[in-house]
Amino acid sequence: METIRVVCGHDCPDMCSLLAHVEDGRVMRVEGDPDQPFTAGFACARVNRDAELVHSPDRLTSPLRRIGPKGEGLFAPITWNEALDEITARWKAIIAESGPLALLGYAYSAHSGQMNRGLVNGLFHALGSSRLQAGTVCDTCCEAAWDATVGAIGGADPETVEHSDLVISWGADLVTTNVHFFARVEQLRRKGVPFVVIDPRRSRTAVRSDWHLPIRIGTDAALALGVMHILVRDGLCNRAYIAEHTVGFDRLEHEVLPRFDPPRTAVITGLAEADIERLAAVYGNARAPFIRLGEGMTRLLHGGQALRAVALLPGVTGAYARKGGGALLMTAASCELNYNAVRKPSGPATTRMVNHLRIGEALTEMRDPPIRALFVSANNPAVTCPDLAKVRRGLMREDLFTVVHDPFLSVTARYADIVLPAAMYLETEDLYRAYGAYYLQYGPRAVAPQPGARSNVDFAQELAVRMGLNDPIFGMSQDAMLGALFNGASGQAATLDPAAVKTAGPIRLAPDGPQQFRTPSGKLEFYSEALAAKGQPPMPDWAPDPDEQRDAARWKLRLLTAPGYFQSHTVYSRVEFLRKREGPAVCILHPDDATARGLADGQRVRLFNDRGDVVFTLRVSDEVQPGVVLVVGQRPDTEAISGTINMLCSDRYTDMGDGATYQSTWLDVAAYQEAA
Ligand SMILES: Nc1nc2c(c(=O)[nH]1)N[C@H]1C(S)=C(S)[C@@H](COP(=O)(O)OP(=O)(O)OC[C@H]3O[C@@H](n4cnc5c(=O)[nH]c(N)nc54)[C@H](O)[C@@H]3O)O[C@H]1N2
Ligand SMILES: Nc1nc2c(c(=O)[nH]1)N[C@H]1C(S)=C(S)[C@@H](COP(=O)(O)OP(=O)(O)OC[C@H]3O[C@@H](n4cnc5c(=O)[nH]c(N)nc54)[C@H](O)[C@@H]3O)O[C@H]1N2
Ligand code: SF4
Ligand SMILES: [Mo]
Repeated sequence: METIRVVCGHDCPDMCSLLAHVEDGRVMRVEGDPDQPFTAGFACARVNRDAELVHSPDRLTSPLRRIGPKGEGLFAPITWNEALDEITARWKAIIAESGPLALLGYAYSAHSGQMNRGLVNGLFHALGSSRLQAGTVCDTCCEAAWDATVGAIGGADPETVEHSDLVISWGADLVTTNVHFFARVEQLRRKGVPFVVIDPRRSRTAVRSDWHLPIRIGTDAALALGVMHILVRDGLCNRAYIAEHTVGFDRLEHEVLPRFDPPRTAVITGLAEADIERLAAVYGNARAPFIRLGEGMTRLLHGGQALRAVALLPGVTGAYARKGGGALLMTAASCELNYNAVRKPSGPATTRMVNHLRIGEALTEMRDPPIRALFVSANNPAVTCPDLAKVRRGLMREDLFTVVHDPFLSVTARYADIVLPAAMYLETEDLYRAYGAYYLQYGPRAVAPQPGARSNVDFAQELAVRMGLNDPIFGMSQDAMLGALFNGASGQAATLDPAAVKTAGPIRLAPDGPQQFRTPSGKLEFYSEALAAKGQPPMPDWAPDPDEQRDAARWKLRLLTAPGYFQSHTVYSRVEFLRKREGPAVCILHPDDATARGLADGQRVRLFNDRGDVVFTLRVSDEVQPGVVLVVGQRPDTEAISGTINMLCSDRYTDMGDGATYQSTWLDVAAYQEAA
């Protein structure tokens, strides 16, 4: 048995160093690499099963061509040559007739490193096609809010948390989505450092906390402003820090904070006044409080305001200046590689943009020219995007030429004209950089791609050449591409030698000293001129949203959705063990709501609103509050009794970053009567 040091490629902030044990070209087992200080020798419950994922009998073994009606999933195998010939012939004809904007490359990060992720985008950038505004299903809202407040720079180093005297997980289920940070928090708790969780549901993380504040969904901005109100009232602000490192606090203090006294904050957030007082006192008196910001609070109409308000809190007490204090959303912005070398080799500076989450609208409504060719790679929009009826209507268009590159016949792939088998991260080499910690690591492949599969890099290069692109990146070895990522890098990444990176193992690239700000003012911005210029509220605030109020008057329950522990992404549905551990697709109702509807635990229920209905199994639990229905994960239709949750979600945008608003969805639940 050979042991190969690799890096976890899944879409996860931790970026574990892994050891792959390989025999006869098969991964037998994957485990954590003890030689990485942050990920500390353990992989999560999902990746412990990655040997089963990569060698799953469901892996595609050959390119496929559609032989039945669209969406039926009937295909016949063809060779790679036939597939690539057909794709290039169709694309060239479409570009000749309608121009390159008729082509859309819809490629996301899912589960790959910087080269495999970037080069597919590079191909479409160079072709001058319509461009994807990527990531709006995930993190563009929180990122835009962070950037407007702190700037495009990483937050507090998670490894400094050992210097904290208070840790708050604000809208993150760390046990599920950031387990190595959670392990650090557990060590601290043993030393008596309190751990607070602010989350509408009693998540796995909340169960393991010292104090859980079950906030009402979408009211985090009010809570943060309410805490600031008390900090001002009680003289717990750090006026020297505020004067030197922030802008606009005086305006916030006089124009916004007076409206967030404890009684009103309590009414908005659903929390007790005494709890809000206690939170402010605990926060205001902590020396170095560490806030881990989650994306959960941003997946709704005013998500940007929520994240912005919470990210400002450490500026009020000066915690941003103290080791172990501050806030962490992501770290990636501080790893300044020359990504454009791979993602933007050539092509026009701007073209038409298509929002990742509005693929349905783009396919059904875009004109001059309409999207005639769609290429999907490394994501599964037929399950993960909101307003799925529209997405699937678009994918059903007979005149749309769809190619899907995926290791599996995903729900999206079933709508394709041509399906191409993709290699997975264990079968490709790449450069990885964490987005929840300050590490960079090169990972070789553990095994060769499964027969028939080709990596994103390999196949993007071949398509580029066939399409007549002659940018050097499309002819480069991956060693040369690695060099290109460092050539023109800035910050700490610029000091690294790519040849050395290849063998170095995990490399720590962490900032030192107090939190820096990369806003236009160079300071933490309580007041943002940049937001004002875009017509957005320059200061954080909270007010009820009229759209949400209208929906809430019509439907009794609000959707709460978060990644599943064993099924955080749809790719894990390929591992039987993980699928079974997650159990059937369920929705969770508070006992009061179940009783009011005469529903019992375990029965089949219909979830419905104006957009449609889906049928899940009901679980009754007080882990959620009344008025909420929790659906964990975004499971493919095959795992539910019928449908998938995003059929009910609207494709409205968040207030910042044009992101997804899954949680601004109202609906109701009723008993499901099976058709006779
Ligand atoms: N191991 C592993 N890690 C992953 C992933 C993975 O697949 N595997 N996926 C990664 C990806 S793509 C992403 S986007 C992130 C997801 O990371 P997050 O979006 O941060 O998701 P969670 O950690 O589940 O935290 C969401 C929590 O927010 C709560 N929440 C919902 N609404 C509100 C609200 O209004 N206010 C507050 N305070 N809380 C709210 C939810 O109940 C939930 O517990 O995780 C990443 N991490
Ligand atoms: N209701 C609801 N919807 C959500 C969310 C939610 O919390 N609730 N979360 C949202 C978030 S944060 C995210 S990030 C998205 C996640 O959505 P996606 O980014 O779509 O992630 P996956 O579901 O894992 O789908 C990724 C696809 O890539 C394929 N794949 C894996 N490795 C490779 C590779 O190396 N190459 C190629 N070409 N393909 C590969 C997998 O087989 C899978 O089909 O879902 C979003 N949708
Ligand atoms: S915790 Fe994240 S990085 Fe680590 S093995 Fe699991 S998915 Fe991969
Ligand atoms: Mo995500």
